[in-house]
Amino acid sequence: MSVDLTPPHELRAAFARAMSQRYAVEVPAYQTLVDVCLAINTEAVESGTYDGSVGSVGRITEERHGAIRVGSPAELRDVARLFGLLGMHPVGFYDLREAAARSVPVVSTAFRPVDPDDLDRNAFRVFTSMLVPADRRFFDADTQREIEARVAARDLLPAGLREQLDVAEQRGGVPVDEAEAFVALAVRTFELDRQPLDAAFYDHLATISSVAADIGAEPGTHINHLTPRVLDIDELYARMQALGITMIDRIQGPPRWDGPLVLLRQTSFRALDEVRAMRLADGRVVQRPLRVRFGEVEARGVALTPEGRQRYDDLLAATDAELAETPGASYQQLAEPRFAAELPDDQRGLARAGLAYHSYRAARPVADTGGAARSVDALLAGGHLDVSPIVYEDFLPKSAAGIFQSNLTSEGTRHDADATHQDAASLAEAMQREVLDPYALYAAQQQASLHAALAQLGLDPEQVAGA
Ligand code: OOG
Ligand code: NI
Repeated sequence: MSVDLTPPHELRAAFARAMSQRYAVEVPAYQTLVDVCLAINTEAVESGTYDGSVGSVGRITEERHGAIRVGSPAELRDVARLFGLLGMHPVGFYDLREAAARSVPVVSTAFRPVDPDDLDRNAFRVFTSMLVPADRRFFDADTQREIEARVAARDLLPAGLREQLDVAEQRGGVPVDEAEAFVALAVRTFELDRQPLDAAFYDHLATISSVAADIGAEPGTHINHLTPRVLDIDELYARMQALGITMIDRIQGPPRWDGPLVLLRQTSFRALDEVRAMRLADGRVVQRPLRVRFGEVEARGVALTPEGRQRYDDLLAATDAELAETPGASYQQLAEPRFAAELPDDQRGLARAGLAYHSYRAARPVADTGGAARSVDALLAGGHLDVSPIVYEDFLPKSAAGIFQSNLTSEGTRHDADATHQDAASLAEAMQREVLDPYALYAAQQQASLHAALAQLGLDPEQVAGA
């Protein structure tokens, strides 16, 4: 007998909506952020300032990314199984241990839909970080052992979910009439558990890194932030400030400038203190304020090729160096002219320079010039091909480090020692699933659109340079 299975994108959308409702209860300023995003996005569409090129307003309004932190390869595998059933696959490897100036002892990947149509249906993604207790730069052998023992003794999944995962994986999905219960358990996985924390162990880890304490001294994982997407992040920043919500000092990522938004811009605000129960060594339970969760917002632009990304990283490094030597200057002030000087200021220019990924379409027929040499560049220049941006669906380690850092309560500690080696392959091994390469995904999408556009122009891709 066959059962009707829920399409993964429906489960994902239901999960994202339920998470959003839940998070609004836990962090009230989140709802303000969502409301302001919605107002700005609606205005941009109604006034005609948004050209629709980085996604339908329906998609953008629903779009969120979450961030979670887990304690071990086994825990990473558990969440990978859950996300897999929601149609979210691990993409990219981020080493925050290297990217952050402060102590952030984690490595990360992002679970997200990968197929362009699937992204359009619901683009929910989760930036997922795993603690590396074996890394001697952060943890001594005793601390490593203690973290590993505590993490091994807990189960991130609420009772019943593991069995549901087993069954769903065997069947290849979640039956329609079980979807609601499945989503409810999935959401519970990421709710804050309010059991008393071990104060001494929490404090011990917090002196190493608040991120380590948030992972190793908690009874489970929880959503750290849930980020809506906005079309105008400068406007968002100003409106949140005007509402009396203190934002971090700047927007991370590329500056505001006259050209297209590349990659991703993000900013955040500190969530309020949350009172948590803590158990002292003598057994007494006290209430202590903890400040871990925060609010974040993002604006997404065009995905960059490896060359484009190198250009971006160089621009950022040059700006940072200049900033360090220019007291009183702002990042925006110094970065903007650099971006204007070093990046083409429209999508066609970015495409022609090979700096960004685009969807191609046929725009104007080509007259038969009897075998004249053709190239993608000439077809773009001649207006035969047109482009629209492929949206960057991933994250930026330097911005992520900036977001982590700006919300940490202390510097933490990091010693000179050898790093424990971690890479995409070690994460893949932990999860027993492939970690996809974001560049390969963007390149394949671009290539497919280009070949279809050339076919429409009656051209053979084999005969077109750069195709
Ligand atoms: C993740 C920080 C990274 C982003 O948007 O870059 C991140 C975390 O705080 O766990 O979410
Ligand atoms: Ni984030």
